[in-house]
Amino acid sequence: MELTTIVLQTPKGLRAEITNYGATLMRLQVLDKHGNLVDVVAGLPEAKDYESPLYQKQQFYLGATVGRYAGRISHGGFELEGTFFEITHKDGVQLHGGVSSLDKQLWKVDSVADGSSPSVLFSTTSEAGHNGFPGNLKVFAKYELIDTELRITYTATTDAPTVLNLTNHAYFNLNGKGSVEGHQLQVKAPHILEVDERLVPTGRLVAVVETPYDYQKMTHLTFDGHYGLDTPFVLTGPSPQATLFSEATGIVMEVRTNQPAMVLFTPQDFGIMQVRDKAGFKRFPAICLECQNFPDAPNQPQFPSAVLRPGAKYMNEISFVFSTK
Ligand code: G6D
Repeated sequence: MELTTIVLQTPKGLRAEITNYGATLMRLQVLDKHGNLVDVVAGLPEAKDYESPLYQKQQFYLGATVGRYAGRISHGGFELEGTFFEITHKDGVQLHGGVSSLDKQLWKVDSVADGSSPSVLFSTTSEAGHNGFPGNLKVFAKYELIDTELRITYTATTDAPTVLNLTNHAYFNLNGKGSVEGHQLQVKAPHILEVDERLVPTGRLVAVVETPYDYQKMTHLTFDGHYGLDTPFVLTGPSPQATLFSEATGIVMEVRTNQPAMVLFTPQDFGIMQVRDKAGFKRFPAICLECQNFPDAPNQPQFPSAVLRPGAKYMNEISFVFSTK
């Protein structure tokens, strides 16, 4: 498979660049309230930059398709149908499917469709035992633009029982520069998952009322005296489950998903990564809204099941719908 970049664009000005390296969203441009194109997703200049050891050392997953298991799995593995499967881990915890995972595979470009709703379909396989996970997996990632909506659909099948939890790890900034402090955010989540010092869920849900995690109403993002978000929110309906808005550009992003959780992550900076227009960003340059199942669900029977069995199809649908006001 060759490294390639697919460009999709709609007549409404939505434009996406996606590379088959990790089925990664490299760039997303939308029109702001003045009709100017804004880069709302942070990315590296070229597809080849994602293969660089410098980037990979950072483990930032910029725009990447993340799995086999997005988020963290504890206990060094999980029990499934009476067997304990040890997975690759560091001190008992694995992040985002392990070090060499789906985000670092060269995916096949199965099809590209032009027309009013352009799309690209990628696929890859993950062999039984990859980073310790059972089952030979066939995974598809479809990116589709419909007017001003980016729709990402992950599907997968397995030939043996396994666990699966995929997501997209795009870093959004609706101004394309500066900080996301000052953006406004609503997340329809009355609870978050309590996490321990390793960022592994304890199993407890915590009400957000009167905490810094209460985004049930549109709320200004500010991180004074707080290291930012790295938090699983337990979603309720109806969609859109989250809305992000920037007064400066007038861009509104509604997030719709069929998933029960959304991990919000706001890095304090981009580290040593040479993202496009890096000099223009400030502290808290972006926010990730990772739609997924609960982290560590394989070890928490009271969480929604992440088990995928032969004959069933995994599906994660994530839509980012843009407008201006
Ligand atoms: C850190 O804890 C965070 C993760 O949630 C995030 O996905 C990653 O950085 C990029 O490990």
